[in-house]
Amino acid sequence: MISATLKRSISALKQRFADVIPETRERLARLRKEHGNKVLGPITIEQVIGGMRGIKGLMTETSKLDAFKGIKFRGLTLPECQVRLPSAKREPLPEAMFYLLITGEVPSNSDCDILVREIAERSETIPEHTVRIVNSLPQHMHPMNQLSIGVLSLQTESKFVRAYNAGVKKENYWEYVLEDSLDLIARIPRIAAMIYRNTYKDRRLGPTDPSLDLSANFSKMMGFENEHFWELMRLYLTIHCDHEGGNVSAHATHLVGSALSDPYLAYSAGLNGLAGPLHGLANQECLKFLLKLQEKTGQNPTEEVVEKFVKEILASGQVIPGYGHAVLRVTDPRFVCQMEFAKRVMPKDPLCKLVATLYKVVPRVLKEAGKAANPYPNVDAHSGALLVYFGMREFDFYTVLFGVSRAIGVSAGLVWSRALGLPIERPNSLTMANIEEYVSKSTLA
Ligand code: AMX
Repeated sequence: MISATLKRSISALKQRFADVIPETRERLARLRKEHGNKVLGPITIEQVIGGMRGIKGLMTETSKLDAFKGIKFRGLTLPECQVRLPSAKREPLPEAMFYLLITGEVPSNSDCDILVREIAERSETIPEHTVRIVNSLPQHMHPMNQLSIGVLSLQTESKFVRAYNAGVKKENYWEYVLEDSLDLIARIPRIAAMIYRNTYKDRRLGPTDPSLDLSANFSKMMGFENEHFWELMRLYLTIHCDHEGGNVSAHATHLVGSALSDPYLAYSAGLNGLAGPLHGLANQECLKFLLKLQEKTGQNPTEEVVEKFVKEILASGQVIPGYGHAVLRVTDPRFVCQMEFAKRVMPKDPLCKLVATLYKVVPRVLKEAGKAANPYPNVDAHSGALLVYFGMREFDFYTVLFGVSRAIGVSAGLVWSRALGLPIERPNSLTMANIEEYVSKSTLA
């Protein structure tokens, strides 16, 4: 049950959001009316065939990826967020990030604390059937499949579905999507922790503490009592939460949500995209790669030895996991802040040192090879080494951590989509014959 104090705090968050909606709706209406016919850029046939790369085709309020500065959350770079967002000790709280993404404002410590308490209270219960379903899944099923099923099973609780069926007005959809989003963000760590304990441990969750934040309780449920690990989780869940709208998990969530599917249906789809090896699954591939390198070359290989190994991988036609990016053209700031965490908390750790050696070698080798548009590391190049330091070696679980975090960003996106009344997505597709016909006509003309 949600207490009276928390009920007031929920309405306070809703109220703050409700305050910023009218002005944003007006801006959007003006933009459509006065500039709706303006052209944002050309679309080449290569882009149509090549995964819509670079096409400006989505509006996402929560964050924007700058190829050279990295992700900006409501205009703030990651280092700025690290300084400005409220923290429990040093690292920013993911709850504070949700507040920022939703309202566009950095929360005060007390507003953040209220949200932390509200999410903690919502996290205490999950439906009985979700517990039964997750506990019945086979141990050999990939943890990401388990997470997607677990999230889908929460859909019976959707407040948006109930409100929609009761005929709520379109302009008020966002209230119920916000409710569902808060429930989802609060409950997904418990499902993820169940998956961890069921798949690798004794099937029993560690005890939670209602006075702690989401990251600390998530760590405790998984069985991690080290407070440095809690700090790592705060950092991890903050930096993975959002990466503008075009990445597979965000876009899939937005697309499914545009059909007015509720946040559970939409995010389950997003998770299925996150589970692909070119997207979220890359973090498990990175750790496999690091362990293979360590096994072959020993704990502290020289740069020359590492370079030889990297070149062999490339020559065999494989990619170097954790390197490259579809948009970024510099080292990912999410990599940098994890490297700084490693230098502070585990300066002598051999695996983190190996990550640092790779950082010296791989960009040079990829540049020489001349294919990758971005030879620098992305977020996934470091996360596994940090987790292994604290004893989480089960690398096929890593994408689940990413999934717990991404729920924060994409549900904030869904709330905004409903607040702005964005329509169902329906781009035009072409057959190859259509394109050939277009090309032959334009060649004749
Ligand atoms: N190692 C080797 N080759 C690479 C490479 C890498 N890390 N990154 C790119 N290349 C190659 C591509 O395979 C491609 O080769 P091809 O022409 O023979 O197909 C060529 O360079 C050009 O690719 P690109 O334009 O630089 O990259 P992209 O936008 O098509 O793909 C990405 C981006 C991330 C999928 C790619 O860099 C890659 O596969 N990286 C390794 C996997 C990885 O780290 N993924 C995580 C991404 C972040 C995330 O979503 N979690």
